[in-house]
This record gives sequence, C-alpha cells and structure tokens, in this order.
Amino acid sequence: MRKLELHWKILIGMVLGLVFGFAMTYPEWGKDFVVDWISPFGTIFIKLLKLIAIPLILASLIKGISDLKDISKFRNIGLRTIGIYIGTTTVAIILGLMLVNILQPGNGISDETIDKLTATYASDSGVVSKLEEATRQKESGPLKFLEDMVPDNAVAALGNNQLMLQVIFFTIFMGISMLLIGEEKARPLKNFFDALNDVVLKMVDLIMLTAPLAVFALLANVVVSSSDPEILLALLKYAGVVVLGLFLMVVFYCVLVSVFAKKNPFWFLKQLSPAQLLAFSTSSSAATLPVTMERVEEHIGVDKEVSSFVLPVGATINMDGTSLYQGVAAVFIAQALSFDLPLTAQLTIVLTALLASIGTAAVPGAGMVMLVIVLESVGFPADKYAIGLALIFAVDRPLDMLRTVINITGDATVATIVAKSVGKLGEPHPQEWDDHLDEVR
Ligand code: DAS
Repeated sequence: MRKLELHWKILIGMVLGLVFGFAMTYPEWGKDFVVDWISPFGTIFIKLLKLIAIPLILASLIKGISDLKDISKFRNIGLRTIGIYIGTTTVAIILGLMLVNILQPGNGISDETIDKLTATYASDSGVVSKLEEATRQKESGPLKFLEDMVPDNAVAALGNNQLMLQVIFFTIFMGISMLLIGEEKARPLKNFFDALNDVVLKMVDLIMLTAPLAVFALLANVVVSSSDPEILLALLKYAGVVVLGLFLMVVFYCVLVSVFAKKNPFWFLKQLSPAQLLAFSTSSSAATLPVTMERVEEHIGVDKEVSSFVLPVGATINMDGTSLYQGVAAVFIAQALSFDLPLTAQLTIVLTALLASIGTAAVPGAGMVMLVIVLESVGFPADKYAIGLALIFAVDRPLDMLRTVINITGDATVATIVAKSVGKLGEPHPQEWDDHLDEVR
C-alpha cells in the first residue's frame, strides 16, 4: 500500500477519535474510560510539543537573527510583521461585528434557554475559573504585558511556556548582541544554536510520528466531554455566526497569499494542513508552533530569518480567530441579555478585542477569559459576567478548536507574505516525517 502521508494518518486518527468518542457516550463507564485511559495520550503529546517549543524558538530565532548579518533587515521584518498582524486582527474583529449585527443570533434565544444555560453553567468550575483568571488580568495595568515581556531570570523564562514573549524578548536581545560583537567572535555560539535548531526540528519529526494516536485521544476526549445536544442546538446560530466568520477569514488569507505572495492558496492550505489539524486537535497555538514552523519553513519555503521571528511572535500575540470570536461573543451575550450596544460601544470592542487577543495566552480556552475584558470595556454589568459566559460555555471547546486553526493560519499567512516582501520566500524543501523513521530504526 502506498505510504500514507502523515497528515492523512492524522485525519484518520481524528475521525476514529470522533467515532470512538461517540461510541463511548453510550455505556455509562464510557466517559470515565476515555478520560482515564485514552485522554492521557493526548495530554502527553501536547506536553511534548510545548516542551520543545521554547528551545525551538531560542535556536531558530538566534539562527534567524544571526543569519541576517544586518540589524536594519531585522527591524524591517519586525515592523512589517507587527503592522500586518494588527491589520489582519482588525479585519477579523470588524468582520465578526458585521456578521453578529446582521444575523442577530442572540435575539432568538428564549428566556427558558437562558435560564437553563445559567442554571447549568453559571456556577460551573470552568466558568468560575475563567472569571477568576479574568479578574487577575484586569487588575494588571495596561502596560503589564510589556512589563511581563522582560524576564528577570533567563533560565526561568526559558522553562515557562506561558511566558513565551519573555523567551522571544531574551532571544532577540541575545541575537542582536551576537550581531554587534561580530561574526568571528559569535561563531562558536552560532554553530551551537545551528546544531540545536537541527536537533529540535528532528525532535518535532519524531514527536509527529505519534500524532495519529494523540489526535485520536484528544478528539475522543472532546466528544465525551461535550454538552448535551439540546443545548448545543440552542447555541447553533451563535456557533454558526462564529464559524461563518472564521471561514471568511480563511478566504481572506487565501486572497492575501495569492495577491501578495503569488502562491496558489489551495497549495498553501494543503502544505499547512498538518499544523491546522493539530491546532484543531490541541486547541493550542503554543503546542502547534513547532509544527507550524516546520511546515512554513520546509513545505512553504519561508526562510528561517523570517519564520523564526514571525511565527513565535504570532503564536503569542496574533490571534485573528480569537479576536473575531470575542467580537461575536460579546455582542451575542449583549443581544441575549437585552443589553444595548450602540455603534460607539462596538467601535470600542474593535480596540479592546485587539488588545484582548494580544493578551490571550496560546492555550486552550484562553480566549474566553479575555472576553470578560471586552465585556467590561463596553460597560456590561459585572454581576452578569457569569451568566454571559454561561451562555457560550457549552460550545466554547469546539469553537476554540476552530479559532485556533484560524490563529495559526493567520500567522503562517503573514509569515509567507512578509517573506515574499523581503525576498525570503524560496522553494519548499520538504523532509517527510516518515523519512526519518529509516534513520532512527
Ligand atoms: N486556544 C487559543 C490558542 O491557542 C485561542 C483561544 O483560546 O481563543 O490560539
């Protein structure tokens, strides 16, 4: 049988995981069996990917900057990247607000559904923990994220996935300093990071060989943990508006790739698909980052000098899917609870959803935490936050999976068009994952 490409194996693992998950919803022991004996394989996979995300950022960013040989090029790439990130996120939020105002998903919700959702979820530990996290975020000042970016302990920063921005800051600082001391003096350190980069990419390949089993476990767990179908049905219109917006964002990215990178958008999506499947399965941009980098560099042809900066920064601050979702969710909750949101308030949402998506951590469910910041910005009554989150909690996990796919697709799109704009978009040089099997046998 022709050797199946890995992303087909991943897709098969996902489908089997969904089928197995549904099957396990029937026997009463089914959910516990999946949670206790299947789900851990998915958790281990996510931990492995997040484990190597930090050394990969460190090695590839140092290599990327030191290969530049000229700091002005780095500044050029950095400014273009941040500018386009802000642009695509703003488009996402405005698109979301247009759709939720036109389709009005919140005005169709009946009072008994609102009462049922409130009774079921308002005091749910998932909602309560998100409200507590949002309070902690709110108590910090507007420049807290800038302050947090500077680590006071390089080793600790390297060891903590949540503070990926700190690692990026430390690595950029170190890379620029390497450029300043001159190529000769920095060579031993550059050779070390070049080798580290190759080793870590090999580790990504090896971890990816377990991906089919991991996504099987992750999807089975999502199914057994989902809410009852009746509630999902009540929120179908709201979920439909988010999904429609996310789909239109993919169309937007296809236009950008076609016009500015001169690449066939369907070819682009196919090359990126393994990373998108992982983003869907893991709901974590951070966990998916090593695979996004591997796909963008080796299968789309973006030079490391661009991808090593654009993708790690994008995984932490560029979340177009999340920002669109936050715009839709905020207005949906206001509609459902008859809280009036004039146009001026919605313009405020554009700014706060942009900032909220920058501050959203690249981990599952983080987008819902920052939604509270958006609600507060438009004067939504604080005593109704729990009810508001309760209205959308039941469908948040599948929507989180989809918005994470859009988040990493947006990052890959920007990396591709920035690379093209600075002449660093070459030919793909794919190293198929399975090819490494022969080497390690
Ligand atoms: N799951 C987040 C991510 O990793 C996005 C979100 O929670 O909205 O991109």
